[in-house]
Amino acid sequence: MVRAGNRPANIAAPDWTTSMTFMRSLPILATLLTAGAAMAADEALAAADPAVAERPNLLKNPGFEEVTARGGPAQWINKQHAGVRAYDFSVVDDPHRSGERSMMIRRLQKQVWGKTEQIVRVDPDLAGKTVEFEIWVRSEKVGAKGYMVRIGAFAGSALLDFVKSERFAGDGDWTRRTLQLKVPEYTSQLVVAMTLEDEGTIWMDDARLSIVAQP
Ligand SMILES: [Ca+2]
Repeated sequence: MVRAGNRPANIAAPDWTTSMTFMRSLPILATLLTAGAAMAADEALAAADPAVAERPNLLKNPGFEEVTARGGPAQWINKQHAGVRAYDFSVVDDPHRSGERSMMIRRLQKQVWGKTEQIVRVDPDLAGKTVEFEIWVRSEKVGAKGYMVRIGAFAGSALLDFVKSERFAGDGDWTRRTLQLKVPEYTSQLVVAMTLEDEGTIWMDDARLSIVAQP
């Protein structure tokens, strides 16, 4: 099981993506990277399992079909690390994997990260269960720092635990990326995110956050 371990309360930062950047200096990184690679190896098996598709999806607007009056993806939040506008965050018609739209993040100028995330409020009884975030991603000319998939567990604004994938770079057609997290006690919200941490463009579609069946 992927466990990032307990954290002191002061690790929480205004944005959890930035706090995770800080976490890279800790030995725990090696554990996370190893776990990410192991899960990637299981992707083919999971994709072939019809039970996965039947699990209720905890996300709203998972296929990026609903658009706000300002043209953004309903229910999802777009953010960047700092500074002047460095990313094009757009709901686009082409390409899309299902429905009529997908979500695009394109870096316009140098910046640490840009991301799209969704906050999911959860009941206390989810503690101890494992959730899985899956999302289909297409990439074009993404630099070596790549894009990453993340799940964070929060009690209010305090980050309790998180997992992140390996870095995916280069060009790629629609690929299923998955990540699992065992939900810590006191979790009141889960946040799922896709971050672009180098130059290039990614498109995402068909996101799903679901509770993995307990053995
Ligand atoms: Ca779609």
